[in-house]
Amino acid sequence: MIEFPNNFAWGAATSGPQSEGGFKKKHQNNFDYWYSIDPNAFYKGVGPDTASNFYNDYKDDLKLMREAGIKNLRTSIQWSRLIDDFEEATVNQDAVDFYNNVIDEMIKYGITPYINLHHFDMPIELQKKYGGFESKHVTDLFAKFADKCFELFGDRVHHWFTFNEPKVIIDGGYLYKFHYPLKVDGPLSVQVAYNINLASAKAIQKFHERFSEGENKIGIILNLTPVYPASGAEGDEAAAWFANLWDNNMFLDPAILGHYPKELVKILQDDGVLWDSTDEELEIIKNNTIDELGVNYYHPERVQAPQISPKSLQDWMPDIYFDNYEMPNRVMNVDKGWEIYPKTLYDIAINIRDNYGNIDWFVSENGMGVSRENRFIKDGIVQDDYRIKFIKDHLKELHKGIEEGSNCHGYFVWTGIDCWSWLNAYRNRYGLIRDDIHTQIKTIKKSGYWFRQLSDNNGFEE
Ligand code: BGP
Repeated sequence: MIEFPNNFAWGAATSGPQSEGGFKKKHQNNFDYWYSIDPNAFYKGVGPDTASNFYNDYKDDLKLMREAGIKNLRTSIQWSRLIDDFEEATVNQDAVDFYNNVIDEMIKYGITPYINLHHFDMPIELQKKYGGFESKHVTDLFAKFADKCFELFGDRVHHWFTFNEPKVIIDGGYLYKFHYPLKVDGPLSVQVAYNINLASAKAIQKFHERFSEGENKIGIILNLTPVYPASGAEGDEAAAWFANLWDNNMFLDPAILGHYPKELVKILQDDGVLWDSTDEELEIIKNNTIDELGVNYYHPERVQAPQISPKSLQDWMPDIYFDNYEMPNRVMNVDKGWEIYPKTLYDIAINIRDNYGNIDWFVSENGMGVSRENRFIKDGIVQDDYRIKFIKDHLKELHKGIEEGSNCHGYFVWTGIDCWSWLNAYRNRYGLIRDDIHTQIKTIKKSGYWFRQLSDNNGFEE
């Protein structure tokens, strides 16, 4: 039996934009907008407008999730739903009622809410008017929105998160064109990364002004993977060293340590692309670090020395320093195109223990996306043994890290109920619960029944 520490938090993660649907939304976010102008950019032209209908089904959905052993639920409040006037942070009453009802209903079922404030969803008005997080003004508006959430829901929500995966906002929106605003601009991506860290710290500052220490916790959710070099060759090692700074430490260090890695600052400075910052802002970052860290992990990052060299610094992109590397014979989830490598969770656990003050952390997303899951339906239930194996393999590595002293307090699977994916819509399903998107009938999968045992027994038989 692999047993986890007492009070280990078993949960699931989702987000507002991927589950609620667009019902009664007054404002659009960047994805709602992008879909309205270019539906073909989305898998089979399916957008976020219906998603898994959580806006209307939340009562039944939460009940079902609890039946699948989900005792903690991480979701997000949509900025574009809650707020009416973004400058003043006035609210839409419908949205306040909705989120109040959701939180109350969670508590009714003994599901602890973990609430995130930004899951890739920028109100489109702020993107159009100011360039979203390209602008420092928007960092203030985000902090106002966050403060409004603390005021409205902070009596019942004790785990708050400022951002989900800032790195993906940069990669998708400013480097590799898979999220709106679809820009390719290396130097701008550096500034946006800085502004997001600043926005996070400003929100945490508001949090500290409102709550006394220990009462509620605030954190950030980062997609972390130690970057593994393709080989021991100097060029590959150097590539991995930079990629670690860029992909991990650029967010981890300010969030936990309150400052940026010196080596990264020097490289960006030498390349002439360092962000614009003030002493006052750096002070805000220094004084407003997180209490707990969420780690999303799906697949490892492997890199090699850049293959086309030298790339011109006039078109600065982070990949002048590294190229991705596809290791031969790696184990793959072919549907999603991601490598499966559970050992990374152990490496993450040890890295946090040794280099980040052993901060309180949890796995805020981990899961397996599989397409055409109706292939596996037998007697009305998806027989997703592959998902159970995936979770078990990752939990074993996590358990090892915990045994060796890493301060991890929970594991949240992505996801509870199959939900809409940013680019893949419903192609790859991740849920413990199947959503038939034609009938909106939701059924617990084999993994959901297994997860319930896991969560009730606080562990599993190997
Ligand atoms: C993470 C996001 C989630 C979710 C997940 C699965 O990066 O935080 O929102 O989408 O990835 O990825 P995908 O939906 O692309 O299959």
